[in-house]
Amino acid sequence: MARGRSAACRGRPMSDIDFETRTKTVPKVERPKLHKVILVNDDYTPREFVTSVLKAEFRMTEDQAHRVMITAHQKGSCVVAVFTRDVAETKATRATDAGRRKGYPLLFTTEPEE
Ligand code: TYC
Repeated sequence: MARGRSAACRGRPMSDIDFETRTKTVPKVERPKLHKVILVNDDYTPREFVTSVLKAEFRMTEDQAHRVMITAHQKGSCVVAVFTRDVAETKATRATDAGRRKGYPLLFTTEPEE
């Protein structure tokens, strides 16, 4: 659209006119902070069960799930994946509940990424 002088200004001498101030608004769209889902080792949950939960809840292949499980087993914990906070918390809860239903102390936690 043409950006000439406004109706209020047309026909008036320049000396009478307040120049319009155009304020450019810069939209502030923040990227949602991502949260890690962390698998915590324990001494009781069978390895195969941990692997099956990782495959079911985090859509991992057998190989990916096995590597994550072994890393948690050897190091104490392992980052499984990162999601927005809601998704991370839902998945961690569902995966932890899957272990609880079988009587295992399997634990998935979440924490915000730096
Ligand atoms: N440490 C378990 C065992 O030896 C297996 C296991 C691995 C459990 C990873 C939890 O997050 C875990 N049976």
